[in-house]
Amino acid sequence: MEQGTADLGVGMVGYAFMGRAHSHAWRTAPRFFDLPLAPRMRVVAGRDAAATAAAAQNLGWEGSTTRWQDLLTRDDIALVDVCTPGDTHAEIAIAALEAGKHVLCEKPMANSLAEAEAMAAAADAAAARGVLAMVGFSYRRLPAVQLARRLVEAGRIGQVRHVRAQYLQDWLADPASPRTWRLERDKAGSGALGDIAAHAVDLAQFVTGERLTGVNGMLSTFVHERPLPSGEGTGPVTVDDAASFLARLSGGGMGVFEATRYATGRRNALRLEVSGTAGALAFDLMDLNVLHFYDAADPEQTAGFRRIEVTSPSHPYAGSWWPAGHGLGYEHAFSHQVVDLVTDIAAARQPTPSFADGLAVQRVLDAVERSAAAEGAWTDLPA
Ligand code: SOE
Repeated sequence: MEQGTADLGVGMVGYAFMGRAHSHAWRTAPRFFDLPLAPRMRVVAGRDAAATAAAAQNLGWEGSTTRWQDLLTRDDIALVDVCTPGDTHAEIAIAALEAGKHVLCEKPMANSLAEAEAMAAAADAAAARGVLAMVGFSYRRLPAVQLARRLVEAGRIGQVRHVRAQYLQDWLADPASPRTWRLERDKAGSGALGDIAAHAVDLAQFVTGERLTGVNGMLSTFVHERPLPSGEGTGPVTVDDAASFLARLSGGGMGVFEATRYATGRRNALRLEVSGTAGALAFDLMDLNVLHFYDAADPEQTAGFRRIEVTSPSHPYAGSWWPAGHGLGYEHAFSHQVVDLVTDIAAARQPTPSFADGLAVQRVLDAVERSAAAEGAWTDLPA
């Protein structure tokens, strides 16, 4: 970053897993990328004063507060980063936008369609005043995923016929693992559906450049009661453990989606395979520096999926990190998210995924829930 670059004051709400990932990104992005604005990590907000102060110290924030509302009245904060569980996203994000703060909001954008609609409307109104909002679907910013999008955009796989998207985790396979907030509908909105199928849907829509137009699906909860995190007693699980659904794509293709926290042995496998008329692409988060690409125009004798290591200096984002072949990790996607958000704010340009993109994902989640409640009935999405 050049000397004299104007500041971008940031306030973050929440400091658990996502707060830590975002803090790392706010700290790291300006050290590896030439940013047009200098992020300043002003304050982190949380409910418990001592724990929030300790988090500020550990994660590199200048100060802490127990009132997220404080962020909205400070002149030295231009952006609010929402890293709380889903039940507070709408309230915080809408208040921040109305107070003239740019917003980065973790996924899934909201806990319900009504909240997502209100957030998208608030983002539209704010954009008219030059105030911008982005949803944190961070996996879009992995170099291999960006390359996949570029190949589709350049027509290298032709017309999309099939999308196979899976998000496989196994952290609930043990029935003794605790009933955290992610298993409470009031806090998380839904289970595997909102937490991880949301990523698969966003990734599929981003890479293909298409929207899902209709779905039919099923949801299952395998374990209905789990030990409470305090160790005292048990509590009910009020969300889905797994979600599967079929989808139609706006370009005429078909999709198969699966998200589960019971895929024994699969810790965090987000996989996307897209088959087109001229080729195919395959990505797996467990091998995130690699994109598999099949070009149907290759001569028959040597045709086959190519394993592309997306680590060369000319690959998206890669040139700002290490020499070719050294590879990136999960956390880099969050740094790239900061890079793109800050760049768009400086250019007064709408960042993506926008709240409208977040709403598009929420519409799919809502349609899957309605379909599952109606024994898998086909459910169209608004055009
Ligand atoms: C938990 O299932 C979780 O941390 C998700 O909430 C994240 O969005 C995903 O990146 C990893 O898994």
